[in-house]
Amino acid sequence: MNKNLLNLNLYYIKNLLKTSKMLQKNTKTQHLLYKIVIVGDGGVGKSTMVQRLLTGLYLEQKITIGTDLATCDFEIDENTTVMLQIWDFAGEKRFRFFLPNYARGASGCLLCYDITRHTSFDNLIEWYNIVKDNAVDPVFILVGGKHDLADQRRSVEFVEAIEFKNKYNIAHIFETSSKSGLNNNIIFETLTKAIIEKRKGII
Ligand SMILES: Nc1nc2c(ncn2[C@@H]2O[C@H](COP(=O)(O)OP(=O)(O)OP(=O)(O)O)[C@@H](O)[C@H]2O)c(=O)[nH]1
Ligand SMILES: [Mg+2]
Repeated sequence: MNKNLLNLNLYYIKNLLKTSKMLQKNTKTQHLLYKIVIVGDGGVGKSTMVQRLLTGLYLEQKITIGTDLATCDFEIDENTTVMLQIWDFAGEKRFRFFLPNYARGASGCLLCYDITRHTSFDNLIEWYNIVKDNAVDPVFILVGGKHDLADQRRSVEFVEAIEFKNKYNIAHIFETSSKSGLNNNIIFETLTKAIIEKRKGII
């Protein structure tokens, strides 16, 4: 065989191998999309928590009207990427009638309260019931916000929150602070991984 033809053949074989490796990698990579809802009384810090996740900064937020929508990408491992579609729901009572519709199709839910305001903890059951009745078996995570104020103004003890978690079979619980950043990323990562685990075999 002439030398040029041999080189050409080698070139084609090399490219063929490269393409087949790329195809193998692509077929293995999963790109998942999950909708999550963030609920809890007005002013507990939901939107600030989302902004902290998206920007890494503590940014003062205006009251949410209806719902705010954001997306965030997570690389779970080299074969799995997830886009979280985050529905940050208004806590004010006048927007409550929207929630049943917005909760539909949610795979996960962050149930949020403010550790310095006990009423926001007492009202969690209402939020929990609306989401549970309108989404199909979502993963719930309990989130106590404003942990930076724990020393001066805590009114919800962590043990109380653990009791709630156990009673309602909630997957995880975290206290967080958007001011210090405590547990901010891990809440969303844990929720994402728990959803993937729960949906294994369904997708
Ligand atoms: N100390 C402290 N204050 C916080 C923290 N997060 C939020 N806040 C304060 O709480 C206020 C309300 O925060 P938002 O994020 O708007 O609360 P929200 O839950 O989205 O409220 P709605 O949109 O009305 O449902 C903010 O203006 C901040 O002053 C936190 O981690 N620590
Ligand atoms: Mg808000």
